[in-house]
Amino acid sequence: MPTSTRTASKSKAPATTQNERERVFGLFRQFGYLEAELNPLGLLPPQPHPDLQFDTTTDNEWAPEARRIYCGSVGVEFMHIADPERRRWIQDRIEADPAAVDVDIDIDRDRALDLLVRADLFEQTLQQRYLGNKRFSLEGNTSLLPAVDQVLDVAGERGAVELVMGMSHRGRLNVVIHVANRPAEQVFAEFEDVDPRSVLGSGDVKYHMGATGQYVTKSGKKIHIHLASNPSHLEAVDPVTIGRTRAKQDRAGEGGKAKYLPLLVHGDAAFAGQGITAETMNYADLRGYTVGGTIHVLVNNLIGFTTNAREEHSSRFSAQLGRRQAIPIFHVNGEDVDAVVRIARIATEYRYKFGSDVIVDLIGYRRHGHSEVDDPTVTQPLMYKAIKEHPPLYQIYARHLGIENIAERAQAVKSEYEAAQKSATQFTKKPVLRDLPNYWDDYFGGRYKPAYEQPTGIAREELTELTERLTTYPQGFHIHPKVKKLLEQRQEMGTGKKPVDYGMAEALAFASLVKEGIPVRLSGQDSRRATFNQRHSVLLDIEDETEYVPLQNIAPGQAPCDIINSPLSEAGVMGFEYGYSRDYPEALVLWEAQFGDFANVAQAVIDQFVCAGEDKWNLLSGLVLLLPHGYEGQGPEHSSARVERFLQLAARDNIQICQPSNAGQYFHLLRRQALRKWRKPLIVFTPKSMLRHPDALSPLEDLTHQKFQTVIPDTEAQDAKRILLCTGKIGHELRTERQKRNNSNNAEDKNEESKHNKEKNLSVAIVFLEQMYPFPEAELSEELARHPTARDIVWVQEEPANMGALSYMLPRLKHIADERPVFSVKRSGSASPATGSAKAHEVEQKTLLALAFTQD
Ligand SMILES: Cc1ncc(C[n+]2csc(CCOP(=O)(O)OP(=O)(O)O)c2C)c(N)n1
Ligand SMILES: [Mg+2]
Repeated sequence: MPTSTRTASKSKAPATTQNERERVFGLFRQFGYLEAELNPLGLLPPQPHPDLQFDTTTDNEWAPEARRIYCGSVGVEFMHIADPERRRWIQDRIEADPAAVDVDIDIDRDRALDLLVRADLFEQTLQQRYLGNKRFSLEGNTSLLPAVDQVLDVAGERGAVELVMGMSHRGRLNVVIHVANRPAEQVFAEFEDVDPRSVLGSGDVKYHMGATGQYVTKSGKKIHIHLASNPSHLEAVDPVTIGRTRAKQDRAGEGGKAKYLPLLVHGDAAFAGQGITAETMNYADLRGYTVGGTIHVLVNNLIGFTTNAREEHSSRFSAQLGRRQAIPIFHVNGEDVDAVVRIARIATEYRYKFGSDVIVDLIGYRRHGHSEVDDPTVTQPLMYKAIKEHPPLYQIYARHLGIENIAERAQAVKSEYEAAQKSATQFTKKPVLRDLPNYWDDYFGGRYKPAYEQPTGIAREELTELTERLTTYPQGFHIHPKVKKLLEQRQEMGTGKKPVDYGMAEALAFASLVKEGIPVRLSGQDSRRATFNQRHSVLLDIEDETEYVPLQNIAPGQAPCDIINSPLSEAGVMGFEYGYSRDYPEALVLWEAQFGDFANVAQAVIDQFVCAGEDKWNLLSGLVLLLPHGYEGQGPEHSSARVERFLQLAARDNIQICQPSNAGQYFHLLRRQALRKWRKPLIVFTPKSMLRHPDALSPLEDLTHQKFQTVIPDTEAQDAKRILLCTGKIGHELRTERQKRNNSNNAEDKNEESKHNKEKNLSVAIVFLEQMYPFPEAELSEELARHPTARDIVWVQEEPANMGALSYMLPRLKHIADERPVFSVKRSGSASPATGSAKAHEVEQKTLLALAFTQD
């Protein structure tokens, strides 16, 4: 018995006023979706809501109408949207006679039916020809095809030229053929697995490969389809797809958001369970990441592998993850094809009207096991009993439309696919399912060649000019005194009065690139100011917070420079920037970690996309990861960016792993990355305390005539008896230590022992390895050969023995050591990267330095 005061009670007389209508409709608008008939198998029984329990015989004449609208095949969640205009827009369309408003309900039912027949018959052909193969059938949710057809129809009317799609396994092959329109032969050929030698050790399974093609909408509009390649890792492709879309939109300039429409297809279990989905949805309205609205479609079969919906999420619907945002969620019974098409249309119109995300929760079932080799009757016996007796959707829809010759139509389609399957057996090479956009024409991957190098130094006058632009701001701009001082210092650096630090080196690199027409995009947590206060890319007027961005005022006609504070997410943002780099090879795209440690939150993006993308999909990226790294006594989590992990992921020149030890090196490294046409991800271990340290500053001249040095030789040491080889901050500490030891030995005390020590210290060469991968074997061999008197070679690292570059370096060093013994100095093996005690850290660090000079 309802108790709410808003609730109809039996004692009340039938209400007929407009107010009463509003009241009743208001309740159904709010709660109706709970009682909607959404599941074809009846496995999601309505959840009666107390406020909707009207006795329709005596009580209320509005309730039946409201119930028909809000509790039928469609359940809409939209009353959580605060904006009354948006609520009203949805309400008008849902409550309208389907033929009214501008909802065009002139559904081409025959077109929809054709897609349904094709979806099922394609799967059936695969099932018969390739029994026991995984294909992740769409059967049970085939109305995805008419839904996407409708999305494209609306998008075409609104000026879309391309649909950028991200989806996982379920129904993917069907989408490749019926949305991307690849010839069916090509997908069948994938099953034939022709010519395995062509992909030995590389390539990917068929339901992960990307595809491109063209779709012709009902009204004859041609829309390019781009289905992104993705890993098994469910939902990981979401931010990548959105980043790719954003890059395409940015390239297109004005109107880009209408032209490039993103569509993400999710599984119900993955959508609710994977955090990266939530991260991605959070970008919807953020300036640096928005794509003007993403259409999300859940292929909801109320199951994930063997796990039931009630074990997957605490909400009634998986799609309710979207409730935290002011966006509509349309639940629709996947077997009411007309309703599916209508909702797809309303959702797409809403996206175009409000630039908002929308969710379409397409509820159906999964005809077979998770893959076709699983027997689902073991884990869901009742569900599968119901499914077994349930006819395919095309038959249900044909009956609904009164079409009698459906069996013949199905047979004709089947013969078509069988013929395609036969011709696929003639393929001798693996088919390529996609074309690359022509902006990739000038760029390449594969193995490194020295010929790819470009000069990266710039003329002194040019540096002066860039400095002028970087350090001035409009008249009357109220600058913060600290920032004013910083700019004054930068002014001195850029004109040679003071050596250059990292912050200025980076600013000069970015400024020079945008002036040359190369866009720069950097995003990360607090990147505008930067975690260590070193960037200050955006100047703020302290009186009215007006922004002034020097990097956007370098020269007329310059390329864009966008430095963005990202939301507090790693996997999502890195995935986004990886995606962006995939569709903007001309740009320098960077992701910055707050501390390098946090990059492992994005480990799946690093493993599955950044490092393996070229090997699996032959897709390139020039993404830069800036990872602050170095042992400074800040504890286990602010020390290590896990050099060892990146080195382990490196093979066949897939990535570059560098640690520039001074500002000039950083400058050249960034410019090298942008100016070469070789597009490979670049992992940079960046400094923290060394950002402004005198030892890591560079004279301005280094920016004019140097290039990035993969190895920094020791030109001071004469007749070295030992070579200390290292990377990053520890190298500077070793140098200081050498200096200290030399100085103390020069002091009055001239006893025998100290003489001996002096000799030992002076005769140590300290060599910086600036690029760990690709391994600069020639440069390093040359440097080792320059110290022929050195009896031993010692790799020195701050990291524990099981971390850092040690296990990568030892065999490589032995290989080029020319018979000289190779030793190492490092912290003892440890489960956690660093100690929590600053004092312990100091003791450890001192011990490392001492050992480097004294250990025999
Ligand atoms: C990150 C991740 N964890 C686990 C898996 C293994 N896995 C593959 S499919 C699947 C179930 C997916 O269910 P759902 O998202 O509902 O999609 P459906 O297969 O039902 O269409 C699981 C757990 C995976 N691919 N990725
Ligand atoms: Mg599922």
